[in-house]
Amino acid sequence: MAMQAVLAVVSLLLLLWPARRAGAAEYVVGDVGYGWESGSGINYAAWAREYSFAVGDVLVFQYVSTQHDLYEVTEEVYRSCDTTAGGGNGVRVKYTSGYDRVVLDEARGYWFICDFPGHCLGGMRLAVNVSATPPPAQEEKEVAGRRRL
Ligand SMILES: [Cu+2]
Repeated sequence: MAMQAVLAVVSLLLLLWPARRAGAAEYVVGDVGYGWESGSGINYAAWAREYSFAVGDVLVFQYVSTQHDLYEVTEEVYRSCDTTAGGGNGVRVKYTSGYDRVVLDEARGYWFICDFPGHCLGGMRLAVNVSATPPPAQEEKEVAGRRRL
C-alpha cells in the first residue's frame, strides 16, 4: 500500500517534470529571505553581476509588504527614481504582495525599484539584463540563491 502511494507520487512528479523549461532557474533577489530590503546593505548591482539571466528565469522578491513594494519600471525611472515622471508612464508593473515571482520572459533589460519614499534613491533598485539563452558555463555552477527549476 505504501509502495503504491510512493509510485503514485513519483508518477505524478514525472508527469509534471517536462512542463519546466530545461535550464531555467529561480533567483531569490539578495540571496536571502526578505532580500528586497532597505538598510540590509545589499548592493543589488553587485548581486546582479553574480549571475547571467536568461529567458524563462524567475526573480523572487521577498519583502515586508507594509514597508516596501516592487515596481518594474523603465530605465529612465530606474535612474531617476521618479515614478511620476511622464505622467507615470515609466511604471510597467506594480507588485505589492511581499512575495513576488517575476518571470523574465523576454530577452531585454529589466529594471525594478521600490517606490516607498527614499528607498530607490537609498539603493533599492535592481537592473538585470536577460539574454535569449543561458551561457553553457553557468549550467553546472551552483551558487547561493539560485536553484534549478
Ligand atoms: Cu523599500
